[in-house]
Amino acid sequence: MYDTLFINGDWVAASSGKTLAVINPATEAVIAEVAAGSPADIDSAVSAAKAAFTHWSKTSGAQRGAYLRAIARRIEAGAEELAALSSGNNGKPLSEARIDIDDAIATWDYYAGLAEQLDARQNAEVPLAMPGYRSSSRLEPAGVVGLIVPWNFPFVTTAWKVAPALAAGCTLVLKPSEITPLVELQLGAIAQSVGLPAGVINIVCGSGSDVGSALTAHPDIAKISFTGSNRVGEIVMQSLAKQVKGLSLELGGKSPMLVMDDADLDQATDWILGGIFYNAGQMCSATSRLLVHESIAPQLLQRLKAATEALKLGDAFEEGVQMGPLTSKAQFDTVMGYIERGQAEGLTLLTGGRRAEGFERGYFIEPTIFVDVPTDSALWREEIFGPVLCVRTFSSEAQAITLANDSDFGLAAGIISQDNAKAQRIAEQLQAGHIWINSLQLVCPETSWGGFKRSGIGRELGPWGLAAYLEVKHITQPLAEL
Ligand code: TXE
Repeated sequence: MYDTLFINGDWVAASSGKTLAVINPATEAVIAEVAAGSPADIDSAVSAAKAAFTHWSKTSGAQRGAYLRAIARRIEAGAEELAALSSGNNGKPLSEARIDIDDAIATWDYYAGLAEQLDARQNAEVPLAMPGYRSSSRLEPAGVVGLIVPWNFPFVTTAWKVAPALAAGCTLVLKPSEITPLVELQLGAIAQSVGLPAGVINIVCGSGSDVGSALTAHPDIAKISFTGSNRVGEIVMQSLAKQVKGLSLELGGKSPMLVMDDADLDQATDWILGGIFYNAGQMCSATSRLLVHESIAPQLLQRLKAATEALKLGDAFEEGVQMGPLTSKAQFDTVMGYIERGQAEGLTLLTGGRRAEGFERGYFIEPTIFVDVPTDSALWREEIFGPVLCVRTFSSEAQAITLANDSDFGLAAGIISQDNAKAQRIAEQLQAGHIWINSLQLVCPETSWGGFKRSGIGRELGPWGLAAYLEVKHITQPLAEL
């Protein structure tokens, strides 16, 4: 299937006849050649989705929920193969890819439930203060939607978009990242295997400049949901502004982790490491700015250095590996560029800072920690999207909150404290879409995902994720006519 695109329920050749090489980032070997779509293929995919919308949008929520549950069960049945496919292409340890697949299954099941509940929400009466009139509301699918996803959590970010879009009654064109298309293409095979009507899901691989921009500019697309860089988010927004169309943007982050003076230092060490080195730090929600109370900084930094240097790097499939390579050469170069810049700025390295030793091939970088990073350093302010942690100390709760909020981004934050009232008080003052107190980054289908400030527009997951694909319609008429 890799040399074809999934359009109108079928595997079809790309009109350009061109292909894109897909790389295993641990070995740098080409593991597949996928068909590279073109604007002509986007046209075909959008036409198929438009035709399918006619009947799919009229199905009941219960019918759509049954398809979503069937997809969840198919993913479950093939979970191990999907995880392996994802690891081999993204580079993440197999244990992490398994968590991704479980997250995707939970998301499909959750939106099956919301689809089923949708029928009872139709034609709901809206009480009016004005006498003599009756009004009711309906929730109708937005139309054909375009979904553009990145490479850091393939199959998961995709589930967060595709499942609610289908639950709402939308049909769609998915554009996977050109870096990690393999596991995404499996969704076409899964859709076929559960008998999803042709054209409801279409998948067109290809570059952002060809396929992504053709999708955002297409006149028959009702809405775009995009996850990726701020740079491309701006381009997508400009394209949609010309057509006055809806969009959701999930963009970058530079999230803070606040460690208060009463923190349990061993637990704090685990949570800090998880927040920055999971997925080799390639997380929009990475807690990449560490703020530590000055009274515990020396002890905590000592633990962090030891735990970081003990992390096992390696190939996704090697037993016990805790961190894989960066997912692409481009990302490797970006992250190394930031590390070199930090060194040029004279920042103090606690550990790391080099291409990892012992690997002849692969985009491996040592997990890296810089301390006492000035707030005007690019490393403190910009999203690095790699295993690089920047640390500063604070002396009071108020200073910690000010430093945490001093960012263009506002996606997530972590707080570590044994004083629950203090942690809650701080959480209420942080400008971020999701705040974790004394925990790793738990993302559940029921909770929202998205950010304040330049981290994006709108929310995914939860009922908000479904609302993004629904239009609200009111029907109002005189009571006398009823
Ligand atoms: O993202 P791009 P890249 C951030 C992170 C990273 C940086 C660059 O900081 O270092 O982005 O990553 C498609 N019209 N995040 O270059 O280019 C592209 O094909 C429409 C944060 O990989 O934004 C891919 O499918 N689409 C992020 C998707 O956009 C276009 C996750 C994302 O690619 C397009 C990934 C165009 N003109 C990176 N150009 C997060 N929020 O989690 C590209 N694309």
